Amino acid sequence: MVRKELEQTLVLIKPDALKISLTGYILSQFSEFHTGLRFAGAKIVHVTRMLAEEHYAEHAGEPFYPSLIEYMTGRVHYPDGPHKRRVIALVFCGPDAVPKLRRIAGPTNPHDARDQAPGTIRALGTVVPVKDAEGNVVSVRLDNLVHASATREEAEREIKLWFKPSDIMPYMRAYATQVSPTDYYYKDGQLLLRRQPGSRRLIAEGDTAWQSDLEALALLAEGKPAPCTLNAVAAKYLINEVTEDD
Ligand code: 3AN
Repeated sequence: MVRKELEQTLVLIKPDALKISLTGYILSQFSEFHTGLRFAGAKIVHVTRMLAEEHYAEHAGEPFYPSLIEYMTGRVHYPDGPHKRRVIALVFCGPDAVPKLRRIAGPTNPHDARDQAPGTIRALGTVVPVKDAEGNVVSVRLDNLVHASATREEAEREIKLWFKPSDIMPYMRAYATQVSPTDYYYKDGQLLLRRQPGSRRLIAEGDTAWQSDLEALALLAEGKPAPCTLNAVAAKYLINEVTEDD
């Protein structure tokens, strides 16, 4: 259980918010002055499909999932500008961080936000029909400007998905860390213990990593099932290291 003053939540300022220049407004809504919460981490991320798919893994198979991934990777709002495709990822810290920022973000669907919680950030979003190849509307895409973790458990999973311990200053790390006893490399979706041509090192011996990631990697290295996928561990180490642009 995380100490109350170290409660943390993940906020993502999504590509639609960047496109319509709402960043300053959103940061001001979430500011320490309004919320009493402090910044614990911040980064500008070129979101790969792998990261978006891990973030929204629970929605895989939903009719809106493909359009959700296109949206989060920035392809919807910047179809011709891969260099503009980005999300601002933030960790906020303080008592009741999760419910406080969730309340300011508002309901998931911007139409509901306008009806039920005018004044919230998502009330400024839009709902876009998603059509199949024949032009029939099969779902909707909710362009709701921001993500804010829904529960404390989701906040832990999501912060560990987007941030390495070294992205967060030591006084504000809420989750257990450990020094890695070995090197771990990644290539084509596979975990390697030694460098190979084309591989990327995820973690070096002596690096500080999330303890839960090291436990998962140790199991995966032995071919055993782990509580999370390899990509859920690897994604944060590949942030801004790889692109997969059209
Ligand atoms: P929240 O973002 O409020 O935590 P989730 O986790 O249920 O909501 O959904 C994550 C994202 O998936 C939403 N932000 C939205 O873009 C998309 N989504 C969820 N439910 C739907 C739906 N019924 N139709 C279209 N998109 C959806």
